[in-house]
Amino acid sequence: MTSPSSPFPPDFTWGAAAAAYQIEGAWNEDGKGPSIWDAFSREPGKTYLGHTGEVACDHYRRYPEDVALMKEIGLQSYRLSVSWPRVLPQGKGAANEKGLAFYDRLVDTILDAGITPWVTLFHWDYPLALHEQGGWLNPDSPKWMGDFAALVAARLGDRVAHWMTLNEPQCFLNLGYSSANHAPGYRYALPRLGKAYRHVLLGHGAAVDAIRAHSPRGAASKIGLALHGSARMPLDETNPADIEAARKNYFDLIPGAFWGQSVWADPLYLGKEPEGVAAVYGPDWPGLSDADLRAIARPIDFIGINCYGGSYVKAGENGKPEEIPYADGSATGQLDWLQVTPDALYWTARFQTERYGQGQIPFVVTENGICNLDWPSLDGKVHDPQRIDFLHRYLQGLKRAAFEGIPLGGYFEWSILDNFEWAEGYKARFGLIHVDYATQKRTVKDSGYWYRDVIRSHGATL
Ligand code: IFM
Repeated sequence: MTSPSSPFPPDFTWGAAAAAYQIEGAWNEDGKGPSIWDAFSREPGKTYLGHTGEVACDHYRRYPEDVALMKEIGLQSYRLSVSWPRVLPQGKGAANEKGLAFYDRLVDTILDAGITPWVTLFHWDYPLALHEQGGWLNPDSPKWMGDFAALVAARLGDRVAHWMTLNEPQCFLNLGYSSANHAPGYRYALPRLGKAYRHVLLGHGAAVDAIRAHSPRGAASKIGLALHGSARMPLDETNPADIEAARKNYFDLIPGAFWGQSVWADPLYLGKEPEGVAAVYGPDWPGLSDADLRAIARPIDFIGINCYGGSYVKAGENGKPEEIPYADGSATGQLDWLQVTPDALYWTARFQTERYGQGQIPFVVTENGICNLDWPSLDGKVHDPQRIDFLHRYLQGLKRAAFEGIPLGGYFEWSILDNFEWAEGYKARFGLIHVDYATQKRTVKDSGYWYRDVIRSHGATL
């Protein structure tokens, strides 16, 4: 039921997302090998109350019920990830047939429900066996990623058209290899960190080529990746100087770390290093050769960004960007990094597509959502008005982008289910569906039904 008053393009897809380690459980079943998250979450003190993903939402067994609920919500697309060590227990070499068969069943069930699967290859659960050989520091690591992609694309590519190679390389590199908050829990600096950065980029390129070469759909596959994208918004959007300051700040390089947009997206989408990068990073900058850049900047089909919020920026002296601190007591999710800044999707869509999309490549919100303290009320329902308000405001920003003709390909709410939020364990609830982890009972939250109406109207109700 598409309303004529919706500005969203007819082929814009409404989805929700999750990732293997956060929901599947069955951490050592049917031949699955261990991942770095299996090892890390077992180490004392690494996750909230020692939580692990060993059972998580037991989606490995309960996926038929979960897909039925996706259908009830009316999802048009579902973004899932493949657990690398479930299909390749050693990370490379012999494949695990039972692991591949699970993804066959899952994809078939999703398709039978009339939902389009969007598959992320690597969403952080790196095979422990490869980590023990150096992981992303090993010069063979791009090839390992390519071989993993080839295996999965050959197996699922007859039914899967949409692929993301990596999820948020900014996060798994900086949190896992620099601040030690996430697996594998290292505190590397440059030049080591830079070496891993280069291999991750090359791994993306190898995976794009492998999907096109091995999927039965070949070149017709739709491929991108999901970059992390903390937004920058002008404090006063009627002031062109503030808009320029926000734009500049959004693409600025951050010395010493691999956060930010341009350090990733310029090589990936433009095939070049960001201007001035060697000066900002100094002699320890890994440097990307022309051959590297050719191998990294493989043609992609959409620009994917995971965006939860960002900061306002104004033009200071000589136009220099000044980030505005959040006001005391400003709205946040249950985790306080998640600042409620509803303009984030509009400005992200605008800045990303003008720099990288040549007005052509569609922008896809590969994740957006909020964690709240949700529980079943006395009436048995889960009332989450704050999530509804959050999604409504953010989606109005995306609607504005659609009205302005910014090419948009889709929106994926994070997450379909409450799940294992990495180092925060089960504390933070992001789902459209509440999960009682003691009983594994699922309850669609009010926001799930609200989203169903948005989907039915193709965004006209926003
Ligand atoms: O849960 C994560 C997801 O795995 C990656 N993007 C951010 C989400 C919320 O923190």
